[in-house]
Parts: sequence; C-alpha cells; structure tokens
Amino acid sequence: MQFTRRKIIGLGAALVTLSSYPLLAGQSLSTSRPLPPRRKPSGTAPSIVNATLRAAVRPTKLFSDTLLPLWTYHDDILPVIRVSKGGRLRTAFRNDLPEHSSIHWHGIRLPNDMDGVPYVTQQPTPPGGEFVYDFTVPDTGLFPFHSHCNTAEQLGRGLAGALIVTGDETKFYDADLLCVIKDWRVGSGGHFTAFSNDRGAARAGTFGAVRSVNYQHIPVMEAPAGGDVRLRLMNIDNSRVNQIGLEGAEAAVIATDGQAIAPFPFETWRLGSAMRLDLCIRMPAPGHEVNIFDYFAPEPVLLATIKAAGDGFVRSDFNPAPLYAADITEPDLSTAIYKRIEFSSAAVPSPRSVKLFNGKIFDPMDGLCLSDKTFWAINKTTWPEDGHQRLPAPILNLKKDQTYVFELVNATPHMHPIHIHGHTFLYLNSNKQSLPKHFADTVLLKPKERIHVAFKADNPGDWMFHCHIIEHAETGMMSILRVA
Ligand SMILES: [Cu+2]
Repeated sequence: MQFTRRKIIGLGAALVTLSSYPLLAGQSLSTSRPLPPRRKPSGTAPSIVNATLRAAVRPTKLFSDTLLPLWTYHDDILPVIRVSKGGRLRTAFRNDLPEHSSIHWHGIRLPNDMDGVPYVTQQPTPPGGEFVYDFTVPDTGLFPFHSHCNTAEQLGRGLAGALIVTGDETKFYDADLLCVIKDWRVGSGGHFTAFSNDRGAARAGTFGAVRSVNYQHIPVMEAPAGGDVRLRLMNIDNSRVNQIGLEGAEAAVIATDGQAIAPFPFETWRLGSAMRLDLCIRMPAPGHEVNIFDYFAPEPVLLATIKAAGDGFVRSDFNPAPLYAADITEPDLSTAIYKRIEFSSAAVPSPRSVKLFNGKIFDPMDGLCLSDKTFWAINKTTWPEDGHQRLPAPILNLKKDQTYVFELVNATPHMHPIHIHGHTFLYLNSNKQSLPKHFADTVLLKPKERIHVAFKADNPGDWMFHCHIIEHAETGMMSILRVA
C-alpha cells in the first residue's frame, strides 16, 4: 500500500499545529520544580470563538489512491479549535451524515446540557438537523471531541477533532506540536473493514491495520534544532492502548489529560483511548531527528518523526518550566466518601427505560445507541441496565459538592481506560504501579489493577461514566453518575 500525506489545516478562527511526540531515556532533569500558582484572570473580557462543524461524508484519499468514505466534522478532516482559558466557544453543529449524531466535548467541565450525549443530555441531532454548543472553557489543555452513539463507526470513520485551551504557559516554547494518534480499520484494498466485531469487543478491542498520527501514516514534522518544544499527544483510537516512547531527545512530562504536573523525566507513558500527555522536549542538533514510537507491540512501531531544522540554539541544561497549576479544586480527602466500582464481564441484559436528571425518559431502544451484544459491566450493571424487573437508575447518586474517593477495580484480564464526564479525577495511587499524583479525566486500568481517584462532585447533572474502549462501552461498560 502506498501512503500519501495530507495536510491538516486550521479551522476558521482556530489555529492548527502539526505535531508528533517523542520519548527519551535516561535524561537528567535535576529536581522536579513545583508548579507556579494558578494564573490570575487578566481582567480583560473573555474571548469568544465561533466555530462551524458540519458532520458529513467526505471521501478522501488518505493512505492510498482509493477514496475512503471518511465522516468528518469539517473539510479540514481533523479540525483543531483553539480557545483561551475562560473564553467562550460557540459551535454551530450541523449533521449531514446519514444517521443521527452529536458532539461530546471530552474532558471539558461544562454544563450538563452541553455534554453531547444523545438521549441523556440532549436529543440526538438527526440528519439535516442542527445544534448549537455554547459554553465557557474552564481549564487549559488538549481535549478531543467526538460523537457518543454508534461511536465505533462514527469515530472509526474519522469523526473527531481537537480542542486546545490556551493560557497555561509560563514560558514561550520554540514550537507547539500536536500529535493525534489513531488506527484506521482499512484493508489491503484500501477500503474500510469492520469497525467492531464480537471477538474484539469481548477482548481488547478491534484494532486497525494502519497506524496514523494527525491522520497521516508516519508523518515527518520539523521543529527548531536545539529548541524546547511542546508536544501535545492525544490518543483518539477506538481501542488501542499506545505506550508512547521517544528516541533522540530529552523530554519531560508537563501535563496529563491537559492538566499541569510538576515536570519529571519522561521515559514512557501508556495512553489509552482519549488520554492525553503533554511533553516538553529538547530537540537535538541540526540534521538529527526525534522518533515517536508505540512500544506496546511485539516490535516498537514508529508513529512519527520530528526533524531538527535550522542552525540550532545554544542552550543550557534541559530544565523545562512548569505550566501554571490546574484550576481544579484539590479534593479534601478528610471528608471524602468511598465508593468501590468494579469493572467486569457481564451476562446478557434486557434494555429498559431510564428516568433522567432532567426528568425526561431515556428510551434505550434506539439501535444506534445500543449494541445487541453485552460483554461488560460496571458494578454488575450493564448499559443500559441488566434489569431485575425494576427501573434502572444511575449506578451512583452523588451529593453535589461532596468529595468522593472511587476505588476503580479491574476484575478482567483486559485494560480499560475509565472516563468520567463533567469532572476531573485526581489520580491518587494504584496497587500495580507508582505514578505521581495527577489530574485525569480518563484513567487506564491494567488487568487486575485497583486505582484510587478522588474528585469533588461539583457539577450537577447526569454524567456518563464508562470505559473509553468504544466497543467495551457500547457492549455494556457504560453507566450514569447522577450529581444532585
Ligand atoms: Cu474497557
């Protein structure tokens, strides 16, 4: 198969950057530096960004001369929207797909009715229909957006974008590169293959045959030689967990799921579906290159390359500046209520109606939002519910402004990136690995792992809580948390 490159272009008021992402080994970050305090509001009026996203079929020669019937939000097939922190994003969404859709803004702590989950927070937008998403962005960082029904196919066909919320930098970077990682379920004839099958859905997921970064196969990017570069990495694949590694540069982790962390040397990091990682890398001398790999494979898989361009800076030791601290309230653990949440395999359920936070009834009989197969469960409950002849309900009713500690328990032999809507977890600890405390809206559970996370349930509404391996969510590992 012959691969061609395709440029990713900016969207309206938004800017776009190309990116890729490296890993390093054995560098010498001295001691980790504390985060500077949250940045004070500037006092100027918050910015407003207007975006137009039109979901449509856009046949594109992506990896070969065969036109691949992509579904995308924009003529720029991977739109990138930039908004400054505290700014307002107004998105006119039009659906010209042959089926209903919506936009879920992953990781954004927004009002419940802007969360883009069909039936739960809004009616699905039908073919020919429109919906306006209008909300303020409270946190800096990198966030994906995508649909939330029939996602295996809609996201599988490319229906996604990136939202970058700016305002967290304490120092100027020499480049800012975005690296969106995704498999494509494309066969040797250059056509789409099945986005999901039972074998994949019941195990680790249905992987694609073609890897991509920014919808290109092994793109080659450039950054100033010797420069300090911000690399924003985001995995939007339906299923595959990528274990990111870099060769050819020193690097430090500066943010997880977009939220600042005291910089520490980067060696490797697992990115499950929808997870993000920000690195600062020191580019090598002119003519050298940095390679970004997925190490979670029998042989390392090259994802992208960054070439060191220009004459090169003369620089002192590598000691990346921390980003401004996240604007998220640190949970007060002394008052926290503990909840154990187990992720397991499931028996076959019988769908039934759910009464929602907004008083409406969610009728789950829409085939686009449900699978007829059920393989997975959360606290022995499947989505929409494995009923015992009773009305299903949110798996947990949470008190508004109460702090909770969840023990996320993986009772399966597979990995599950667990995602909460409308809130951000503080990752505390694990029985399997020692990662620093960090903020995350999506937490990767390894087989048999138990992870403690804490958060303040301060955003009222019915919020989805699910595995982000799309096939797992669509075959049972999805639920609602009610905050009221
Ligand atoms: Cu899962």
